[in-house]
This record gives sequence, structure tokens and C-alpha cells, in this order.
Amino acid sequence: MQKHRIIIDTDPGQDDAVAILLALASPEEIEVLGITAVAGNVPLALTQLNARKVCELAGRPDIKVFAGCDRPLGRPLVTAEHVHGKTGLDGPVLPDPRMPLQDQHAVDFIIDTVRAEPAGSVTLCPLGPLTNIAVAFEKAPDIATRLREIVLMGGAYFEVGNITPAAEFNIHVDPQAAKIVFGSGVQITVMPLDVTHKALVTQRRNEAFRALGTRVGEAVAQMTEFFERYDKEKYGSPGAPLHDPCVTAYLIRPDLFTGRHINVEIETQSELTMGMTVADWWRVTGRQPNALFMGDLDADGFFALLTERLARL
Ligand SMILES: [Ca+2]
Repeated sequence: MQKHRIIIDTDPGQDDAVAILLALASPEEIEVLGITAVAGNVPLALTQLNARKVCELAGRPDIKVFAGCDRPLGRPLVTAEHVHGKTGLDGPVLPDPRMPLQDQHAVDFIIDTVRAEPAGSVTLCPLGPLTNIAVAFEKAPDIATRLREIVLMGGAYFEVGNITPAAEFNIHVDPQAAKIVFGSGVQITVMPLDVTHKALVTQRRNEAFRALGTRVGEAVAQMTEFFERYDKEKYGSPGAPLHDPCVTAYLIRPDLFTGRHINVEIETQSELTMGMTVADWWRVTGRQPNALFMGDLDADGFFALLTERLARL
């Protein structure tokens, strides 16, 4: 398999943190070219800080972290402290990072990197609202054809929504950006709630993180314990859904996931359904497929991979 050379675009977020840790623990399959932060779960000042805390937790202060857009394209920022806590990374107490934030804007880093690397070699992995990616496409339309692919967490079909009855958080926060990305012509793989709500940290899976006996294992156990309170109460589920790690796990073990190549359009007009991913799962329209929309995963295989990889850090 050709190694994935990725830019992680993120709004940490406990599940973002685990996604980043999984990528940094998997150098055979994944090379992280940089991490770009965006406003989402919490404001940008916290997401860029949290991204650096996670790199240091992984023992990788050499990773370059960039701050990007601090608000969606055409709407006020919606955040999710009710899920992630005040810091966005509540649970473990992680020290303030000593590694610097890069001076360059995240959008310019994305553009420069995609232009500088060989065509077809860079994959974007958005784990938050798609603002940075859309702004990069608007500013530099040439980069879309140079990407290998985009693998993102966002949207829902059968699970419909989590931030509103009709929309998933990442897409709802910046639907205009999502529309640009889904219309970009780039090969897109989507990890919607339909998949991520099956990646649940049960008691047994949480204990496996803690049993690693490492600082990373303990931190991930504490993050998922904090994160699960919300979903347990809301859905009555047995634990926290690890949304974003589905993206990085897919790069390592695509065989754990199944989905359909279908058309996905983004609702940007209706306030009632703003940010809904209108996914043509049953192929009832003649619209051209533009995304590999995942529907299922092997949850036990996913957690076995995650635990095995986190043990390396
Ligand atoms: Ca996220």
C-alpha cells in the first residue's frame, strides 16, 4: 500500500485527539505533513492549543500546527462545549504546550503543501467544519486536482443529525464550506454518524485503553470517560462514539469499513435542515456520485487496531 501523506484539519475535541494519536502512532501507513486547526467544537484559540497538546502527548513536538479560520464562511460559529467541555479537551489534565504555533495561516499551509508535493500524493483529513478546506479551494482552485483524496468525518443519513434533528455538527456549522468541498470533484470518503455511532467506547474498550499503563492510554481513557457522559445521557448508548478516529483508522485498515459510492448534496438554504447531508443511499436520483459514503464498520476490529496502535506511543 502506498503510504498516506496527510494534512489533518481539526477542531480538538477528544475524538479528534484520538484520531491524531492514531495517525502519529502509525508511521508505516501514515505520514502527517502538518495539522491545521479550525473553529468548531470550541473556538480557534482552543483548537490550535489542543492540537499542540495532543502532539506533545504523543511525543511529537516536531509536528507543525497551524491556525486557520476562526469562523464559518457565512454564519456565526456554533460550538459544542456541551459535549466536549469548556476546554474542548476536558478529561485529562494536559500541560500547556511548549511547541510553537506556526506563523503561517492554515489555509496557506494547505495550498503551499499541495502545490509543493507531487500531484496525487496528498490526502486531506478534515475532522471538523470544512472552512479551512473550502477557503483553500476558493483561493487556489488548482489544488483540488492535485489531491489524492479527502477522507472526512461529517454528515449522516440513517442517523440524520446530532446538533439539529436534521444535521450533523461538522456540516451544520459551515454548510457553505461543505457544499464547496462536496462540489470540488475531489475523491471524497465520508465517515458519517451512521458509522461513528457504531464506534462506541464501551466499558471494556475503555478499560483496554487504561490497561496500556501508559500516559497516552490513561489520557485516552479519561477523554472518552468525559466524552461519554453526554452520549450516554442523550442516546442511552453504552459509551462515547469515536467519530474522528474512523478517518485515520480508514487510512490504515479500509477493510474495516463498508459503504456506497453515491451522490451527497448539502442543504444550505433551509434554516430547518441547514447542513443536512442529502445522501442518495438508495440511488433514487440521477445525480452523479461524488462521495464514498460509509455505512458500517467492524467495531471490534476498529478498537483492536486503535488499542494496539496507542500502545506504541
Ligand atoms: Ca472534530
